[in-house]
Amino acid sequence: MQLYSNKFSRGTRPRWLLEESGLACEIVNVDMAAREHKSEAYLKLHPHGVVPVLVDGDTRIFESAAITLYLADKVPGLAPEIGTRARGEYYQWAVWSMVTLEPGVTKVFYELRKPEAERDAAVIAEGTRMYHECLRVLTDAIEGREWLVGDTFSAADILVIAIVAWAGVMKLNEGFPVVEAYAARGKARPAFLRARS
Ligand SMILES: N[C@@H](CCC(=O)N[C@@H](CS)C(=O)NCC(=O)O)C(=O)O
Repeated sequence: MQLYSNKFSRGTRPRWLLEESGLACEIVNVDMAAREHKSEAYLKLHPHGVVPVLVDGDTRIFESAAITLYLADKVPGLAPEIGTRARGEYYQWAVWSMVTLEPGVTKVFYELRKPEAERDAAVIAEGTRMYHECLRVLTDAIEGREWLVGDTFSAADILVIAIVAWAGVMKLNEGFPVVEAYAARGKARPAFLRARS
């Protein structure tokens, strides 16, 4: 397998999974500053010209969450068994991370990337409101427990914590100590750090 990624991208999600699992996979750095992700060769791998994408034999899988979940199923211990209630909760949090949690963070991120004079405070406020609504839900879910599903760390934690960590860089987690502690547990895992190296 080859994971086409960049260490400053959403590719760190499947990369974290790889580091947790020990699965053999070549990491191919996509030089985004050089616009490699828009090259003709790369567009053959990922039709949207974004990272990451996984090549597994003659299969290509894009979407960071899909790749992470796909890889998790290749090893024991990082995903609950198919057909169990825990598997249902696992799907819930994985889909929630992409569809409900990430959009508010993305809204703030793209606004903050603009020169200060061009930023729209209303967009930042709306993105923050959307994200904080999710952090209230996450607080209720994680309070008194270590990980989201059962007693064990899973790929759902990777997807959620990766986004919370990203939001933390923008100081969006202040006032949510339970979530901050949960993210700190994930970020303390050696595999999290290796995924960013
Ligand atoms: N939903 C996609 C988003 C992928 C994405 O937007 N990747 C960013 C880096 S984090 C990218 O490649 N951006 C370059 C561009 O939009 O040109 C995923 O999670 O894989």
